[in-house]
Amino acid sequence: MSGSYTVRDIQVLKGLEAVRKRPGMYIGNTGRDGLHQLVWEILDNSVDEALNGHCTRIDVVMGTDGSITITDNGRGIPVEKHPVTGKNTVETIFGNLHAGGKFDDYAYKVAGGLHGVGAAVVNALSEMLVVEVCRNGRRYAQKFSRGKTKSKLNEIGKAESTGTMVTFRPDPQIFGERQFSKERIRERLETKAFLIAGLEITLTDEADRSVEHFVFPGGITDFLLKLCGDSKMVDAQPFHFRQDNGLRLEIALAWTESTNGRVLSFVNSIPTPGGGTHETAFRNGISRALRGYIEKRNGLPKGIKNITAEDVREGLVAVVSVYLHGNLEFQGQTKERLNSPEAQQIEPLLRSTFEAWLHQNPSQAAAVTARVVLAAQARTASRAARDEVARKAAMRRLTLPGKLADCSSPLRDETELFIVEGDSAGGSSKQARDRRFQAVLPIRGKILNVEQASAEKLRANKEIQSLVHSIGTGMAGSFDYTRLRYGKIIINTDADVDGHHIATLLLTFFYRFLPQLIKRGHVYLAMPPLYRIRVGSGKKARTHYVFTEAEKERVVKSGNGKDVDIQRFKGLGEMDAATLKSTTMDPATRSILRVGLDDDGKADAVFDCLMGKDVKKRFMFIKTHATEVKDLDI
Ligand code: 28F
Repeated sequence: MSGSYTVRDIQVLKGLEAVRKRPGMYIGNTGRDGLHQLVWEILDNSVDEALNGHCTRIDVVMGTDGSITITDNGRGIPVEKHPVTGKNTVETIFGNLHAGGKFDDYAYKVAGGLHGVGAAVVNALSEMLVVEVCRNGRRYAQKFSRGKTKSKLNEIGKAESTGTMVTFRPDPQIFGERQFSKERIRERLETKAFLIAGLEITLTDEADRSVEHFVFPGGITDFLLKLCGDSKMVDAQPFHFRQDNGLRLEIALAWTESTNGRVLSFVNSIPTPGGGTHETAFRNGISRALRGYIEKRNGLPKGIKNITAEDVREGLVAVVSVYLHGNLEFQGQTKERLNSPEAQQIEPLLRSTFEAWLHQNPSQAAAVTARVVLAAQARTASRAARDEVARKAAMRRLTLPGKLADCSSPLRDETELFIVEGDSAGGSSKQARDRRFQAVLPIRGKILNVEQASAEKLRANKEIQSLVHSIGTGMAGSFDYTRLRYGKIIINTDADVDGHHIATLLLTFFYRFLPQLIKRGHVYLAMPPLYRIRVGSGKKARTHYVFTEAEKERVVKSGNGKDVDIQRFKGLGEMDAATLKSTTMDPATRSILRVGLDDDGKADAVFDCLMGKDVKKRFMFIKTHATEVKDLDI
């Protein structure tokens, strides 16, 4: 029998040698996924036999030696000499890469995407593979190793029934990982049992001698109920559709009250987690049917213009299982997305059958349309709420004063508003700021003496208006803390008498009309230095910023004998942007004082003093007290 070695033998050998050389080309990789792909390939041959109506039972055994045995009670692989190869059919299927299509009279055969060459690929990548066939009242067996025939197809006994059994052990020369995952295999077997109603599948683990059974008389409807889990279905009766002639198709679907939907799709019982043409056609068909039904019935409630794909998707749980002939087209990195155009037929088919079902089942239809309309209402309401928020924000931006240089951060607590005096200080502050979180509002001249003016009079004042609008809260009676636009409000005025006067007026204004902002610690005073003193020269030069005359004297004395350069800042406008930034604006280097109130009585007296006639006294007050403040925020 083994005598002559033909050209064909060499070609076959070369074919399986190619699989061993580049296994990734055939099974994706040689890791865990590739290892399990071997199981799916053999399993799918049994599943194909079941799909064609010849097999009712599949048994899977995980051996203690790292092998897997799969048995089906189908017709058994033919044992006759194959007309094309001249070899028996078992050897043809397991030893020939081109066994798919040509030799294959199967209606549906994709074997996990390998188009019928799965058995040969598994054989090539297994250190041991045994096929046993029961057929014609006899039992036959043939052995292989790494794609090579190790025995003839021998008759080894009698058989009462029919079927095929394959045992294989993955080749350690190919696979780094050889431990099968029971969990993965269990999930795959359960899914197959769901997809083929009534098919009995068992999983035996020789290690612990456990046996699990998977059989679902309700098929994909049982699958659907499992997928719905604890979420409540909107109606007790899911929609089920099955067509066996023409395009073979089976669909089960239901809506749940949960907002997450889940659609599982399959082609020839192989999962397509990436969806594809069949899933898209399914979704479109369902949406069109629902829209058609609603149009013919009462139409949509007021305020809802249309039903979108998103509305239909919400809470939708479905199993879509389609069977296609011929070569399947897959797309995407992992080839998990079906791209076969034939699947588009699903759309019109589903549109008409689902719409008809809705008309025939008015109570179910009412529950389903109510669910989809609810999703549309939620969508419309949330859009309206979103629009309203956006509109209000736009309005507020529009009413902001033109001279406010706003910041971009939407996070209120990290933002700062600098109130500066005059356009020149305003200009250098805008240069020195970090526009992401720092805003600048220049105010002009001296605002009213707020101690005397009424709230009415102040509201009419332009400077006060832009100040209050910038802060965002409104003032006095219409104060609303939640609308505060900045985390810190920092008053930054010149270190001279006029500057202190303006700071005082502003503080008095905050105290009288926006006391919450002081109480909650939002108001600060910047501390612009009065002098910059450079002591020494060259690399050893030191720069000191000082805030009082006394400090200046100290620094000058300490610099005894060295070069001393003193610059007096008449105003913020005189400082260059870098100096302004480091002394009053940059959070890493500046000094600012948080303004606080211990108790109202004491603060009132303070403000009284501040507003007194004697400017000198007032100035001195701020000087002494400012340096006393403990709550120094650097
Ligand atoms: C554990 C793995 O592989 N089961 C299979 C069949 C049955 C037939 C078949 C298989 C015939 C001409 C190729 C029987 N009788 N389980 C399996 N069961 N293959 S694989 O036929 C293969 C083709 O060329 C079968 C009549 N027709 C088909």
